[in-house]
Amino acid sequence: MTDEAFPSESGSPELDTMMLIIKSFLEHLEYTLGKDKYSATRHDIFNALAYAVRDRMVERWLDTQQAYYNEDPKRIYYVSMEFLMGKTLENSLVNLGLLAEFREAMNSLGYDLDEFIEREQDAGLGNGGLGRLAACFLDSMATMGVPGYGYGIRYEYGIFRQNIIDGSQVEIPDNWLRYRNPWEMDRQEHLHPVKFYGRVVERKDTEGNTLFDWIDTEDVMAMAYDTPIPGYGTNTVNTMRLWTAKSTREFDLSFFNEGNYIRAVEKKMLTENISKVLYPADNVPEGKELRFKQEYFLACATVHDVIYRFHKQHEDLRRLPEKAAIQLNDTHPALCIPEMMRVLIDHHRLDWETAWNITTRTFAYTNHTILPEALEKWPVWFFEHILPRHIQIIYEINDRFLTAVRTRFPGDTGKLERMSLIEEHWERKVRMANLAVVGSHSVNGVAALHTEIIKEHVFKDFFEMYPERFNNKTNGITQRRWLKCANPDQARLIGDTIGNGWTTDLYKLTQLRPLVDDPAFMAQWQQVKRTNKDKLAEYILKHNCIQVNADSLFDCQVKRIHEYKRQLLNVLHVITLYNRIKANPDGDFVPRTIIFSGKAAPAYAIAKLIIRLINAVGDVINNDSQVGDRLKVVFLANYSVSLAEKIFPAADLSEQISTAGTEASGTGNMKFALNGALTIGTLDGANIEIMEEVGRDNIFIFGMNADEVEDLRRRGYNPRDYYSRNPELKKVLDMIAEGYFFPANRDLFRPIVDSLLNQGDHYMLLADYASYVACQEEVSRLYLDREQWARKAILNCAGMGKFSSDRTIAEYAREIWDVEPFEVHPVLEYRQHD
Ligand code: NBG
Repeated sequence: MTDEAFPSESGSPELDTMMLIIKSFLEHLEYTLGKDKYSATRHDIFNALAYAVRDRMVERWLDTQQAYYNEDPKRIYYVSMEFLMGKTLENSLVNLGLLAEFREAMNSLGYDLDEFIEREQDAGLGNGGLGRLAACFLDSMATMGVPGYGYGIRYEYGIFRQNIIDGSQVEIPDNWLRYRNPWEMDRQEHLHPVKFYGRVVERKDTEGNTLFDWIDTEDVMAMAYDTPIPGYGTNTVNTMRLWTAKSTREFDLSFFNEGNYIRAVEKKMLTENISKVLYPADNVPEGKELRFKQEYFLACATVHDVIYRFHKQHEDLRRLPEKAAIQLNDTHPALCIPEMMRVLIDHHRLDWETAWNITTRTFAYTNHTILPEALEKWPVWFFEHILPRHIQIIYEINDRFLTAVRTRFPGDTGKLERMSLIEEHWERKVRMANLAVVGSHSVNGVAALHTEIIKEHVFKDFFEMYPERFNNKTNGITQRRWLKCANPDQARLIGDTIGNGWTTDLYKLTQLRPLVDDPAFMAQWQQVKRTNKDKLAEYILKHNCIQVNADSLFDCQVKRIHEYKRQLLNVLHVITLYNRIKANPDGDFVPRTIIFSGKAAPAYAIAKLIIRLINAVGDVINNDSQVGDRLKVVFLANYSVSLAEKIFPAADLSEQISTAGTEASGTGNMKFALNGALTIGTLDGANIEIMEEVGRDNIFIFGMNADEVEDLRRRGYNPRDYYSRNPELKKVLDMIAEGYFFPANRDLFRPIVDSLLNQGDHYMLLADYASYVACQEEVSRLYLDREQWARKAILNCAGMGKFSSDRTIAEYAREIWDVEPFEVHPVLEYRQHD
């Protein structure tokens, strides 16, 4: 590359920045990737661009880590089996404040930045809400100056890609690292051995103390890959550290001695499988040995890293809780607790009480679900076989804990049985939630209702014993990604009207409230929504070959497919609308486009059948000329962070219709409302708090509340009562059962109707059906008055201040972690790495 193109001083700082960007891009293309403009592929261009962006983060990253080392603030470790990051390029540019500069630089080279923003592969290292929450938290911690680290696993295959073939979900492996990941840096020096299997032997030291040696183990190395996490508009760049499994260098000598070299190498290769693939189930644990090993792999590597970092500056491990807080994202990383105990006792020779005190003061646990089938329990024999020392430690924790329970509640054997860390059925199991509660100083739910439910039901006994541990932290989302990046037109309109303070203080959106009386603002607001809907309509045409009416009401339900989320209730409504149109072909109907998107766990048969039903119903309705564009049903394949970024800005109506008491919080509900959709929902999870913030008049609430659900269940729920009493409902169910939507195989959808009529309708769709349909009528009526609709949409957006993950993180920082925000100043002197 020639140097003449880069005059050292242009006289204009903007031009200088642009020149530096161009220079950096071209250098990466040439020297990092070994390409010139003739040989560069689109991937190469993307990678060179990404490296140029990453360079801009590295200086601040090193400064941040150096500042942490020098000032030694308390560190926060967010440990999670999932980080659903999505794309990184645009978000990084926005947070660095360099989006316009990079756009212009690329333009001057003849490239369109947006093409490369779009082209990036999603980092899909998560299933749904739990993993995306972790990603939003990292953004908020960096933005607010919380010295936070994300710790997780660098899966080689993230969440599968979903294709829809003949209406069915087909899973395709997500080989996201194939074209390299330019954001990560491998840290070959951060390597921890992780042991599995083997046995424990006891011996005495010279003073007569019993020591435990875990020997004859099979070891795997955990190697770190670090990704910078830039805060918005600050110098803070935090770290996400993901572990990858590497075989140990020593080969299995027994095989070598037998002369079987290839077998020895093969065996080592197998150990690297631990970090191969993300388990694709949301809200249901998979009881597989490999998953268990993944959880321990994360726990072990992370605990060792935390202690290693602490020891660089401190001797006395009793000070660990002053310097480190470890937040467990659900029970998946709960093995950190016995692992910490093992390290403190077996490696550092602390006595049990001291070790336990350090451990419980360091850990905090977030619960994300109350579905009983989603609470993790691992067979005791897994432990005996794979983690023999940990099961000893868990038994000891349990003995001491049950003694405390007995003292506190003498004679209450029911309590002892329920609170024990061990479930004593024919297969004995370790209850991971009980372990997490006992080993932490804080237990939180993720929305107000959810926290009440865990206090009164799931963890009732524990709440009686340790009321001070329980607290609520209502979830939030980052407005940088979910408004500023995803919906630039709405973000600009808001910025032009009330300024840009909302990007770091979302409560500023309340200033939009008076604007509902400003016709000019209103018109622009409606225009923005319309443009976003046009774009989504184009996407639908391109991917589904369905022409939708952008003037129709975009009614969206996008989330994992799960019975408790009740996509099926939505389908019952769709068929009801269809029947009404068919019964009255010339009638006036408010046109609707019903949009579904979401993945089903590959082993979840009924969820996959629901996808099939949505597509079958869509085929019939979309091709019925009598219906026209008054009703369309669209299933968008491969729901992901990137697809979500296209759907939320275009939505009019947000479907949040889980059975009350089942959705812990929901976070899609917040993203929709922030982007100016109205919610139709039950009084479940964070919907309740959304209602409180936007006002009862600006949200559509239907159905039973959590108490009524419980009541009805207690009284005995008979779905057939609803079926026989409601002719519209009966007709809809009969049509599905009789194969109306799939004449080629009329029995295909029978299991769905069976689950409702003959297997108890566990999520009570039929009980809520009438109220849902009536509420949808109200929705349609309101949509006729576009001005009233827009008013309410603006008031929804204006009420979203509470749902910034900045607020959530500020509460964790103050009430659980006891950490202060920390300001990073640029440092230029010699850096010592953290
Ligand atoms: C999910 C809940 C959601 C919640 C997210 C984030 C699990 C186990 N739980 O309601 O179902 O919003 O966690 O807290 O994935």
